[in-house]
Amino acid sequence: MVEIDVEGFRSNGWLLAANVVDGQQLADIDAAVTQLEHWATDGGPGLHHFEQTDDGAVIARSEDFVNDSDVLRTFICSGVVTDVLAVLFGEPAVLFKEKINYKQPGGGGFAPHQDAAAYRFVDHHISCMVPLDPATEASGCLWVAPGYEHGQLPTDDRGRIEASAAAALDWRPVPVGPGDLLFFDSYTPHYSETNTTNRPRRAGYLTYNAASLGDHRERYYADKAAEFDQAGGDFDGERVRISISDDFLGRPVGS
Ligand SMILES: O=C(O)CCC(=O)C(=O)O
Repeated sequence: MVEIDVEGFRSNGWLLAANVVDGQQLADIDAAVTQLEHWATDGGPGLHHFEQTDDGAVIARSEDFVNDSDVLRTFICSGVVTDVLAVLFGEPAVLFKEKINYKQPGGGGFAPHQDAAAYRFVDHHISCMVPLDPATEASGCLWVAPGYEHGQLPTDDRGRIEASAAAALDWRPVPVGPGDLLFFDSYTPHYSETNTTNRPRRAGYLTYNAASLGDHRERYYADKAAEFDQAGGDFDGERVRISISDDFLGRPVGS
């Protein structure tokens, strides 16, 4: 079992577990995510979103795939991730949503936000970032700030942290690589920059809630699909809609 710094998580709002996924499992996950990426263009399962970069349209995100891949389901629903979460929640965790952000070369970053603003049905979640490529400042790693214990910070009408509140936070980068896991609270402020390298910066984000609060995953995706159908694929024609909040800075395809 991985050594878990519960006190560190409680005081910071995040926990970096370095080098805890073994090489063979990582290789299997990488192959499964490559297949998921192909499904986006050949009519396979999953919910997929694209963005415009200076080099053309590229895949930005895949979601809702846990039931379509044995390798990914095993990793997401058992083993090190759910073991650590059971300790952080103080009880078993249940999956709320799962996604891969591909952040291809030139792929957009995310404005400062707290995930709680976009996560419905339960007030509290914890996510696990699973890097599949090196996430560096240049490739668009996460930046996080303390303060999750204060709950929801003031937000603007896009669901982002209001600019003056974001400017007052003590931001720090979290460079990570394949094999590492970064757990963070749904109230942990975070943002990321554009990928300025010539390699993708793929990362899974697996989000859970305490099992005693119920299983809301199917309702979350039904709700999100209905909202996207109604609202269209972009915000003001300027930013592609991949989240419920308007925090993704990538451009709509064709823009
Ligand atoms: O993948 C990233 O760079 C940031 C992801 C993020 O903040 C999100 O998906 O809400």
